[in-house]
Amino acid sequence: MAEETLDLTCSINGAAVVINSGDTILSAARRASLADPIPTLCYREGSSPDGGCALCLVKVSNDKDPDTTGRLVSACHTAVQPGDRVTTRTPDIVRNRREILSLMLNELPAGVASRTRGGGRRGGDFWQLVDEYGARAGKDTNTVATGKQQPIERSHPYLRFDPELCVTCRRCVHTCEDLQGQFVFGIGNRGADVQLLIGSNDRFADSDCVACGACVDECPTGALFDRDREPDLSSRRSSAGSSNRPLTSLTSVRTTCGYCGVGCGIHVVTDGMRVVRIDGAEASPVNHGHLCAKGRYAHGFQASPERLTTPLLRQNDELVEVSWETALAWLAEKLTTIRAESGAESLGAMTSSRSTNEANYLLQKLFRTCLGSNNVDNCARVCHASTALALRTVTGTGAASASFADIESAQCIVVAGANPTEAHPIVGARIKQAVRRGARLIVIDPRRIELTEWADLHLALKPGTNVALFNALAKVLIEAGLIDHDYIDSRLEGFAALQAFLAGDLLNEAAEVCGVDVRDIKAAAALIGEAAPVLFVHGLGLSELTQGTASVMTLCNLGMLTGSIGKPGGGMLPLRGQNNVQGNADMGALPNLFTGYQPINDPKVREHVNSIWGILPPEAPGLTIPEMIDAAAEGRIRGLWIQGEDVAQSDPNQTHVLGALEKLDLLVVQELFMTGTAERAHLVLPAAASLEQEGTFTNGERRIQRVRQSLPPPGEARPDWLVVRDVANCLGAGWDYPDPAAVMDEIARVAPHLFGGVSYARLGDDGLQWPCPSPQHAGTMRVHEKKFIRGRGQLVSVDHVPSPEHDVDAYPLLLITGRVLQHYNVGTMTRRTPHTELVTKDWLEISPEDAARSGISDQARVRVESRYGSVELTAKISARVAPGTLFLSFHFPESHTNVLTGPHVDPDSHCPEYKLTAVRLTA
Ligand SMILES: Nc1nc2c(c(=O)[nH]1)N[C@H]1C(S)=C(S)[C@@H](COP(=O)(O)OP(=O)(O)OC[C@H]3O[C@@H](n4cnc5c(=O)[nH]c(N)nc54)[C@H](O)[C@@H]3O)O[C@H]1N2
Ligand SMILES: Nc1nc2c(c(=O)[nH]1)N[C@H]1C(S)=C(S)[C@@H](COP(=O)(O)OP(=O)(O)OC[C@H]3O[C@@H](n4cnc5c(=O)[nH]c(N)nc54)[C@H](O)[C@@H]3O)O[C@H]1N2
Ligand SMILES: [Mo]
Repeated sequence: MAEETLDLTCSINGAAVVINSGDTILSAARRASLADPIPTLCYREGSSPDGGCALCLVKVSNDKDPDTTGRLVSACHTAVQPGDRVTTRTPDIVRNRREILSLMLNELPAGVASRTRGGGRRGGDFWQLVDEYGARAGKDTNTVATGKQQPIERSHPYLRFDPELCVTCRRCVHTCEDLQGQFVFGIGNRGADVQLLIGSNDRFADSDCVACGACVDECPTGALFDRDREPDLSSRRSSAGSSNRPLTSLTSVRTTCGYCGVGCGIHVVTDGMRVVRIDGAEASPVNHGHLCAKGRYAHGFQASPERLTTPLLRQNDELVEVSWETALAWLAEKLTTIRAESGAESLGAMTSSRSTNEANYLLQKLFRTCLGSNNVDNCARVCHASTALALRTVTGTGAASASFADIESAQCIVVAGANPTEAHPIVGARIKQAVRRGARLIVIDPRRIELTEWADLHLALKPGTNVALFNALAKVLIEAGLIDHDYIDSRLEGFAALQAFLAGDLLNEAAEVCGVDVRDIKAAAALIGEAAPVLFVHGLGLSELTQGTASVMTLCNLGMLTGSIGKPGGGMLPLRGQNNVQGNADMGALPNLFTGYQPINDPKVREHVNSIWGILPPEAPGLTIPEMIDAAAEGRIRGLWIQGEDVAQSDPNQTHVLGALEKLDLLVVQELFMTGTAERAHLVLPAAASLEQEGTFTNGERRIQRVRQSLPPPGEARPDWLVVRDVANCLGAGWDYPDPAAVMDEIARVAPHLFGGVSYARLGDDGLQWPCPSPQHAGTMRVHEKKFIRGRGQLVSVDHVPSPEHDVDAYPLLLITGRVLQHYNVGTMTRRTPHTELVTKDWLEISPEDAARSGISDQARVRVESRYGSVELTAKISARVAPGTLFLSFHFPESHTNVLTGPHVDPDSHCPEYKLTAVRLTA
């Protein structure tokens, strides 16, 4: 096809333009970057043409088709023909456009034009066009439509709609539907009274709006606008209310979002002191300009007066301000003393998955080289540790095989134990887009998450029963012959064993264990088998269970049996949690592995690392996070260095964790805020946030991306990497890294198989996906394409094992904990933004059936008890949860969610079982 169309051209304003298949006149013209671009208002790239505004009328002639000669057509929805001669500007066309714009102006109240020249982060194109074409409202401007006389809609903390400025071009309607997969807007009335509707109530706050802000990006007039950019909220009718008052000396920095593991590209616009706004980077291969409410709007924490600004040292039971010099010297001395008294194994570190690769790398190196301890771990342990271990075991690498771009080409997507529209909204939106273009979707989740409304099938299994379900699916796939025999023969091992293991009446047993109908299991297997390759997207509903590793391995069985792994539109795509949780593990902040997952006890690896570090830690692995907490409780660990992790709130079995922290002789915490963990520290070190430092984050598709500084840290706060370097030097390390780029150069040398070709110079704006072993290597979009990294892919035969929380006498309900869209993990950041107006507390979601049975009304205070603790919470009756299950988030410290969760961990990955706790309710 491509060759066939190559020599096909049209001419636009006299210049020859190559026609691509599917081109409209507008798309051909835009690609040709005309000096005189065709104006549009209602058109949105990526949506079907609306054609309503008629501004894009152009003149077309074609010798082959004399009928068309001189015809005026809409460029946005007219297919371009070979030989077309397109003229985009003639006196007629200009007059036409002026008239259209004048008519639109006519509908707006007098004076609007003079007070507003704003709109759309991408440009306010309506007002530019008004100027360019000299449009003017007619004399009779008192015919303002009734719809436009409504008050300004400001029910939402981030969005405002000024009906007076709306020209009902419908670009917001298309954007919301086609980009975000929401249906917030509608058009009401006709003719002069035509009006934009918001939800069913004309209020953002009552609508399904998720505050992605994309409508504001697109709005050509500024009718839809960011509230935090409104200069004067009270001045709608005053001329001072111009919505794009020029702010002096704004700068824009391209960097990477610091919230979740999607790693969206952002432009941070600041006035040098504060964030003015954050825009999605259109060129980013991750988000293509789209953002979620956190990435776009939840930046207020950065300027919070509660930021930590000086080092604080505990003296006489109080944290008092000290200089950095004192803090660093004190810390080095304390670490040295404890090591001398109790040995290196009495010290441990938790590196932060919110911080940079460079900070993570240096802290594990400090512990391994300056102190001689392998007790280094990171919060992937309490997150996707099971995923990493399972993938590494069966494929050879513990990361996603696929990329986010595979969502676009996927024919069938299985979302298992992940809630992307809330936890990874840009991925969630891309999945919805895939479904809109015809991809099949299966959701495997005990709860009715938003994506279940988009799914062909929802398998609402009982929490903690993934393995039984995935085994049953594998059995049906094999027995129905819906498997890829060539792939199995040439690329896998363990098939015969699996086939034998899956014999017997497994299907009915699984249906019973999981509470899922056999017919649904068969239907899901048929869909998966017929649509292969399939993209398997999973989350914590697999990882955070005592059968976490087994859950992920048995999901991989499905990926392998169907020949999906390593193929376009297929493979394993775990949705990694924090902004740098992938990188943190990559850097070797793991007790048994050096940078790049190299075993610390492998002689060859040791020789190589020694050639760079010049000093090595012991060969025996150190302790994982749960083990370090246990060891602290028992006095075996005396000193802990925690880099940005609020274990007091986020680790399971909180009562035990707090007791362990109390026992420490040294707790040092690098933090943005005074968290529950920091409050218990002996030394608190103020950290720079992601907007305030240089470095890199690695996202869930293995993409190492630059983090660039756009603001100074508050007070004396410092980037984590710098603090670690300086402490190492106080310990006599003699580290001379001048900047984070130099740290990355060393990382590339320590783990050349993954990062040999990575350098700041090469990362540019889009980053590089590892493995990237050499400077010539372009990075890897899809791993295991020809061959699994481990050689053959491993099919595993593992049985379902009930959780210790299943069927516990007197605790009849199963509590699931997880996330909601509006807040982020321990909430230190989002709780210091207007997101608190959107969600004010952690709600205990309870099914209408259980609520009725227990006599609990909506909003009632209820006491929830597990075998580990009891807390009081506010109930929300919700059909999202099935009878017998409850859901609770952990974003507010006062909820003490983790007082309820227990001590159980996956025996192999040590990931806690946050997803399943037996509880009972007392009203
Ligand atoms: N808004 C927001 N976004 C975030 C975060 C946040 O706090 N807020 N945190 C970030 C982090 S650190 C992470 S790790 C990710 C987490 O992202 P996700 O893994 O998507 O989030 P969770 O809500 O923890 O859990 C996912 C789903 O697992 C389901 N589940 C529970 N038990 C089971 C089970 O036994 N089997 C199956 N199949 N499903 C089960 C739950 O019902 C839930 O819908 O999100 C990241 N993004
Ligand atoms: N009940 C329950 N508990 C859970 C979970 C669950 O599903 N249920 N999920 C678990 C999961 S998946 C995770 S990942 C953990 C997350 O738990 P945490 O890691 O404790 O939570 P976060 O909010 O991601 O961030 C930790 C801290 O990092 C700080 N921070 C942010 N940026 C920086 C920086 O650049 N430098 C430094 N030094 N600090 C910074 C923030 O202020 C914050 O206090 O929670 C776990 N806990
Ligand atoms: Mo996480």
